[in-house]
Amino acid sequence: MSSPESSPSQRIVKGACPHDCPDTCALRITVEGERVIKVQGQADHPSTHGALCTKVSRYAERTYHPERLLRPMKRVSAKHEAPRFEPVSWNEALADIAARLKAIAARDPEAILPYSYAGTMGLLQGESMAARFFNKLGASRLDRTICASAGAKALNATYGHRLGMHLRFFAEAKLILIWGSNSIASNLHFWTYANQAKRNGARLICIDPRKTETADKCHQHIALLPGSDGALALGLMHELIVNDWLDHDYIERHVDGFAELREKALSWPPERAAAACGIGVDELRQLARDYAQTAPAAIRLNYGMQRVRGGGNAVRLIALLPCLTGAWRHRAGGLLLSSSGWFAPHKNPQALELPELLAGRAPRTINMSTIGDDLLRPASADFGPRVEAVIVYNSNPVAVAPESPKVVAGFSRPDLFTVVLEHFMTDTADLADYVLPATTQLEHLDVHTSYGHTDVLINEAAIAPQGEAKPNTQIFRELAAAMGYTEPCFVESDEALARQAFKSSIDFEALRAQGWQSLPVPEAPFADGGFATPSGRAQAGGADYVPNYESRASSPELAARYPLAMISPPARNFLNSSFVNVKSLRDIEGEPLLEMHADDAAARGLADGSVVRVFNDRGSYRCKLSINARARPGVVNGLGVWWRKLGLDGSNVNELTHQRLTDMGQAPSFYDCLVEVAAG
Ligand SMILES: Nc1nc2c(c(=O)[nH]1)N[C@H]1C(S)=C(S)[C@@H](COP(=O)(O)OP(=O)(O)OC[C@H]3O[C@@H](n4cnc5c(=O)[nH]c(N)nc54)[C@H](O)[C@@H]3O)O[C@H]1N2
Ligand SMILES: Nc1nc2c(c(=O)[nH]1)N[C@H]1C(S)=C(S)[C@@H](COP(=O)(O)OP(=O)(O)OC[C@H]3O[C@@H](n4cnc5c(=O)[nH]c(N)nc54)[C@H](O)[C@@H]3O)O[C@H]1N2
Ligand SMILES: [Mo]
Repeated sequence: MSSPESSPSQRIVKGACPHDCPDTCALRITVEGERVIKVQGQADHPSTHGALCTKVSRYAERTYHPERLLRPMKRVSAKHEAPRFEPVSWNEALADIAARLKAIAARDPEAILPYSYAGTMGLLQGESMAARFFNKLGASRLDRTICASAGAKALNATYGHRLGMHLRFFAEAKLILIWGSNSIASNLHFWTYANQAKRNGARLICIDPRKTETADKCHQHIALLPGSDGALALGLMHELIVNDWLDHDYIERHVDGFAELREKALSWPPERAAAACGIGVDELRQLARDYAQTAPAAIRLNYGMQRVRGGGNAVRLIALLPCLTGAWRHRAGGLLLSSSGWFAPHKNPQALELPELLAGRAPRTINMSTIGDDLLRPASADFGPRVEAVIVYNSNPVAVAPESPKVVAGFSRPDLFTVVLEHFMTDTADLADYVLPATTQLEHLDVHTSYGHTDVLINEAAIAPQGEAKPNTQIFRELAAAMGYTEPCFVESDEALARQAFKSSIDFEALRAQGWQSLPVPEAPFADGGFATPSGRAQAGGADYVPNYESRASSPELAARYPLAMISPPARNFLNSSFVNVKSLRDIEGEPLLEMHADDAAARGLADGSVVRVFNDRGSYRCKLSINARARPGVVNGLGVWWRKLGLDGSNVNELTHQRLTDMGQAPSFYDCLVEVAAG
């Protein structure tokens, strides 16, 4: 569990970064007495290689933050008033919560909704005891779509699963397209491999509407319009076809539906595609030539490009590019969006979640991305009962869910009973009836998989829970007891859960001893086809460009009033809305900013550094203007998901986003959003 260090009073504990990031780093935690004094990256874990991002190297600062929630809190003000809470005992909180939930469940348990995402990616502190609890209760189920489900559905449709290149072979590529990914900010440990390739002479091309810090370090930046990636992929395919840069043998043996795709691509000559993307025709032609004529050619796709109406189809089209050129034949060729499918045969979610506790019931499912509308929806035959209670853990929906005016109105309903398990008084916690203090990653046991690499990791508890905080698992155990659930599965310990999280291919003792264990993954997974589809062939049929809901081309009347496309990608020093309250990190980010191109600012008479109002029909939000070459003309960038209450006027970018869903996977289209900006 821990090993002695040079100093006799120090111990080293093996940890794993819990955050929603493809890197899932192995942590080396130094504990002196009962206090964590250092959080570092494990030197011997391959992709972590001893380095952490700035945020997570400050993890102890987050754990020992003076504003950490250390006691259960009960609301004593009305929902429409400023939040006021008083500490209560765990017994009082749990008894009262159980009584409220029982009364609702007696009418209809589907009126109770769990709301969670990836505040921790741990398999235990995520959906283990919590899922058992809600299965036994028969609560509504939650479709967890807020981040990746368009891309996930698209990869499943194309390759049969969420599979891709091995991270380390990017270092051997000769061309890397970094597509919809600000790797230096949000996938730093991939960047190490890309940089190695660059030093070995590879060409790096960044495809992103924003000139990110990653674009700065690439040889070329292609600043396409948000949501135009599908058109770019079709334009590239047009060039591959007319110049006969295809691997006919690979296509014939390993791709279904090519004839249909060919037809479609031929209707996208470079002029048409470049116009849809807002880029130069020569830029597109040259990109096609580079991609076709450089081997091995690798694509690092990330989820940034699928947060638009056509996100799913765009991922399908891009995922087909390496199938057309045969880039998959080489271990340093192909594509990586997610590696999570590699873990599927080794994981055992049924054992953790126990779906049999549903006892034949099939509760309705509510999409987390439409929580604003769904909290405001009355009971109906289609929808089922009105939502009367929400239990939130590992998520901050009031800040991160789209169209926050509706999310705030929903959580402000005086008749809604809300319980939030948290580390801090987030925007969501501010609207709770009860806030229950949860442990951080330094205080609990967990096991982790990754969506960027292919190693399983363990996180041992380094210190005891702070104050009266408890792990999510323990809170749900105690809630189950308060509800009168007597099944033995509700008293299983975290270690017992950890031992059930994987099938026998992962040896728990070995995992514990090393801290991580690599999965056996083929070096070049699709070199000879073998996709995870029923036919073993990649599926090209049916994929097409789907234009944005909101753009100059698809909605000209709206664009006349709101001519600027707004994207709101991650801030480097935050993780979604986590860390916004860590002062040293917030100081680096400064204030909520809107980046705008100088031409757009001049057309509106706006000055750099001034306060502006960003608005559309859904709402209005004030922030600081940064006139900045990172923004292309016609597109503004509202960085990071700030806590509403730490913004200039108590709101954030999601005031402006909408709840319409992507073409596949029912995900939000955060970056498919028109706005106007005025002096504020
Ligand atoms: N530092 C930091 N790291 C993070 C996060 C964070 O908030 N901060 N978030 C984590 C999470 S939740 C996730 S899901 C992952 C991945 O998170 P992603 O959302 O994929 O984040 P990025 O890698 O920053 O990639 C987004 C990039 O896509 C660009 N983009 C926006 N719209 C389009 C478009 O239409 N087309 C193209 N081609 N590009 C577009 C943005 O400008 C941005 O540079 O990162 C994780 N890592
Ligand atoms: N406009 C806009 N909106 C976005 C995005 C965007 O790019 N633009 N990105 C979207 C994406 S990709 C995602 S993934 C979502 C993310 O949305 P969320 O999953 O809600 O992520 P966070 O904002 O990081 O909030 C996670 C919360 O979980 C808490 N937490 C962490 N660990 C634990 C624990 O062990 N127990 C408990 N009880 N709580 C814990 C943290 O304190 C934090 O407040 O946001 C989405 N929203
Ligand atoms: Mo995400």
